[in-house]
Amino acid sequence: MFTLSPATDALLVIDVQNDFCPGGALAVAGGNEVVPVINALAGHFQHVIITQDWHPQRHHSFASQHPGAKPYDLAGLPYGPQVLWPDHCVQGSWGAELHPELNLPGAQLILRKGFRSGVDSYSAFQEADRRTHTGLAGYLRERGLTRVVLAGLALDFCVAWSAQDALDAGFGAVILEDACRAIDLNGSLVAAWEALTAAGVDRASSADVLG
Ligand code: VGL
Ligand code: ZN
Repeated sequence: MFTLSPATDALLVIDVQNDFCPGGALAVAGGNEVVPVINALAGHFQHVIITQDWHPQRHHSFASQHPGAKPYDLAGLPYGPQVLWPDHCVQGSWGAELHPELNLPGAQLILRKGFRSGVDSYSAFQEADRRTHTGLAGYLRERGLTRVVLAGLALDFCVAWSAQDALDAGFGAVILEDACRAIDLNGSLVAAWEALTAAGVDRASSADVLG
């Protein structure tokens, strides 16, 4: 259970894009089901921020760029281990567009991430090299926003990493579990919750906001 603080909470809507929904290149089971939940949630927030996974063609997180590799293999990239994905969320493509029924006219920022061809960025705060910042922490701080309430795709990758990095950057973080869906690759969902709970990320439900 958590109580919304409308002046200082931001709804952080992670990667609700065609490629992460059924019919997309990296479809998350039930990914589209978060759309009506997030649309309803947004009406309760004064501050809404959207992220978009936004890769150039031939991004190094794509299995297609690693001879002999298949999607979901693990590769060693200069900054560490990287899951290799099907080509997805290519800049300007249909798959990279936000889901057409996502209706967030009051959203104030659309933050794009993963746009450097050699570095992935699951997190909305920090790229996978764990050094390059996206600018989101500075944006939140300058606006006096102190906590992010997370929803979207995928719970065990981009939502989890964003929540973890929010804490590391000094913000509060709450995940609205039923407003997310997971990829669940080799136990990644259970592992993500273990890490998130240990780190102090709060777990709540959309009903805590919607009443
Ligand atoms: C994501 C895998 C690759 C996500 C993005 O949004 O969770 N997952 N790129
Ligand atoms: Zn990606």
